[in-house]
Amino acid sequence: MTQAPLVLLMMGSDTDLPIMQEAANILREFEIPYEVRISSAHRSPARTMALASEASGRGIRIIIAGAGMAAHLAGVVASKTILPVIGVPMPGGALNGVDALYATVQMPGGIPVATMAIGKAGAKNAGLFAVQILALSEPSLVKALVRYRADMDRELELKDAELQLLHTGHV
Ligand code: RP5
Repeated sequence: MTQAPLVLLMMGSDTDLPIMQEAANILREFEIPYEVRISSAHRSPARTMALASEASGRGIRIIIAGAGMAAHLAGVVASKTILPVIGVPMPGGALNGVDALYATVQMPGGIPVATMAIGKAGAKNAGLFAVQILALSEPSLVKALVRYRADMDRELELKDAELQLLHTGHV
C-alpha cells in the first residue's frame, strides 16, 4: 500500500522538473510521501486552484510550488489554501530567475509564501524546509535532520582534509 502524500510538489511546467527534482530527492531521502503535479497559474488556472483548495482535505500538510518568469503559481496556490506554501523561483527566461523571485516573494500582506532561493538550491531547501515543518510533530524527523547536518559537516571536513593533503602533503 502506498502512503498518502504529505507534501504536494507543484510546478508550472515540465521544463521546471530538472530543478524541482532537487526537492523531490530530499523528500525521498527523508521518506516523506509526496505527490508531483504539473499545473500552471496561467495555462491551467482552474486545475491549479482545484489542486490547491482540495489539498488539505486529502491530507496534504505542505505545498511546494516552483515556477518561472511571471511566477504566480505559489501565490495563487496560497490564496486557495491555509496550508503553508513554499515557493521556488525558477531560473531561465530573459531575466534568469530574478523575475520569478520578485513574482514569488512579493506577496501582498495577508497571503504568505515562504520563498526560497532561485533554482536548485531553492528547490533543495524547499524540500528541507518542508521536512523541518513536518519535524515539529514527528520526533524521528528531528533526529534525521540532525544526522543530515552532521553528515554535511563531516563531508566538508573530509574535503578540507583532501585539500590539505593536495597542497601541503599532510593533513
Ligand atoms: C512558467 O513559465 C513555468 O513554471 C516555467 O518556468 C516557465 C516557462 O514554461 P515553458 O514555456 O518552459 O513551459 O509558467
